[in-house]
Amino acid sequence: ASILTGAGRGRAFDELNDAAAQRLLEEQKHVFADWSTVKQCLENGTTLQGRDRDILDALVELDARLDLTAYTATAKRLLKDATNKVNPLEGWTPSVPQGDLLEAHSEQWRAMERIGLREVGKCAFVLVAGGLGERLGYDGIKVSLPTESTTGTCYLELYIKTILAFERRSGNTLPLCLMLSKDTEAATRALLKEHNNFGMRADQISFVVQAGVPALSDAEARFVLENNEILCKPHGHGDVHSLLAQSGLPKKWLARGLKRVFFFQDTNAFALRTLLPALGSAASRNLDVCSTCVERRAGEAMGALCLLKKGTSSLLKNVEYNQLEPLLLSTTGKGDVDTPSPYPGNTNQLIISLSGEHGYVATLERTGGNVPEFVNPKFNANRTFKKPARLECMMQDYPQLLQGGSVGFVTLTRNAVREYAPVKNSPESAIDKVKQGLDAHCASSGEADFYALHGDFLRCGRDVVIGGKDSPVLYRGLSVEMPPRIVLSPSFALIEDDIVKAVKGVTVHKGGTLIVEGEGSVELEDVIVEEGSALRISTVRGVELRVLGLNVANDGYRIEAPGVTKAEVIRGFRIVRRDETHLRFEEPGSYAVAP
Ligand code: UGB
Repeated sequence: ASILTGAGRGRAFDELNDAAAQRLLEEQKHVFADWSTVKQCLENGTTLQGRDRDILDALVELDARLDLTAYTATAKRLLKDATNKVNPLEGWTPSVPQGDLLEAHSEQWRAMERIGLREVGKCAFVLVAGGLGERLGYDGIKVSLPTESTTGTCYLELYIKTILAFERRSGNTLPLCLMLSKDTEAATRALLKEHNNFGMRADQISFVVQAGVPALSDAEARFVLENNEILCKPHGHGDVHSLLAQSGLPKKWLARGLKRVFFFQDTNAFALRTLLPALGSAASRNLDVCSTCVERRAGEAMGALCLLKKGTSSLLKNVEYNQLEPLLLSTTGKGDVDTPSPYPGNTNQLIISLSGEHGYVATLERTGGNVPEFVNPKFNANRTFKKPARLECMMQDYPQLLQGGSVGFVTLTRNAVREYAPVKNSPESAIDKVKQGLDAHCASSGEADFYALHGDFLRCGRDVVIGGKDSPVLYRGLSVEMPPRIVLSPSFALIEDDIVKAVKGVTVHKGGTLIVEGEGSVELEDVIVEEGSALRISTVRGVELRVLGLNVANDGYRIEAPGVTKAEVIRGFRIVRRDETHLRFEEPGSYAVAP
């Protein structure tokens, strides 16, 4: 409860935990219109009325949720360091950590996928989706954006369909928890309701909702009053651990026999595919925490995993992208300048074991899941704040709560395309990133990466030929070379072995489209999609389809100028179906299609 409870309601201060309560209010007296009246009421226990009473009530409510005394004490300490340019990693020396490295199409990758596919039936899923897409220049919820424009499947649908495919392969019900915020909760719940949870049972999905924390106007941790309200700001994705601790969900998952929790983010369409090899690697090494990494580029807006040493202590820690440069400069003499970086890049896809002394349940019990906080104030020349700051925390700092245990990572690489294509940047900022030699990571490049990955996945089959990319086209000023548009549903294939079994002789020419959607099992033999043509195969659960020779030539799907929807505007194009050969099977049974 709040140490301020009762304040202003006619209970004198001496009944409260008065020293701390008084100090707290004294420090924040600037938010009241008439502090002397407030102080008088508190001292002689008369009831406070009017606007100042509303503000006092807001402080009581905030304090009940997050202990304002602790919040402001931490804030003052961190803000003082930030103002004096103290490096939070002072005294720590970084070195390159050792972990697993898996390359797509290799036997080791396939071996890890097989283990991952076995282990995924004991996995809970946590999607952190409380962030708004400021950098994306999109004001809706990011999970409602299409992962690609050919089928228009949005991120949330793709994630749920993939989890349901994991369920069918493992025969186990797998829970999904979404972390939302006041910015994203209503729209996300509405999206699920509108689509009947994309096929998931209602009792399979749970929610935890972030609340904001007080914004701070200066190094004294003074709160900010905006429109008569205490201004609050997001506290960061690290909230997920304390919210899960409060929810009791991890304990329930463990009791149900689940073994791990997979944390992933809103707009990396590959997240649940890369889970399988990473899970295999984590399980083989029996890690308490395993971070899924990709090769990092110098200056990329992604954290880097470093082995930090100070005296006798060492820890494997994600050093966030804004801290890496100063850390490397001060310890190695050169900054974050190597591409590829020797330090693995954090994709914020975390695999955390539930059980054991260093497991998630025990750690949350012991710590409440309160991961270390940080501040990132933007200063004016005179070191005052450009805009209010606040305490933040990151989900990937969870390992710092451990007292022992095994923390590791696995780096996933793929020659054809990076195993990671988050859609984070607006087209304008993507152009800047490309000028810096970095990935665009915007909607149009993310879509091209999606097709490239699925084409490369299909290449695991025998005699597969994927046509060349379209010549570069400027979409919203960004040059994109669109590969043949291949969209393979999670049910069609989850691991490379599935493709080896199901695909014998497939050619998709330049500008062609191949869609395999639905939940049936499909085998493709001697299929040719001519240039610019489209083949769409739709099945339902219980359909067994073998396509034994098919040559498709039609007007296919065309990339055209965008319409007015935000999803089309942020990518700078839309895809229109002119014509297609559509094999559609809606009755369970075995079918074959032959010339
Ligand atoms: N998110 C929340 O759910 N709540 C919040 O309060 C904030 C965010 P951003 P960021 O993918 O390469 C992260 O803003 O934080 C969700 C890692 O820190 O997209 O700048 C939000 O909805 C970084 O190390 O990314 O960078 C989204 O799903 C690297 O891994 C997710 O948290 C980087 O992601 C990430 O939020 C990356």
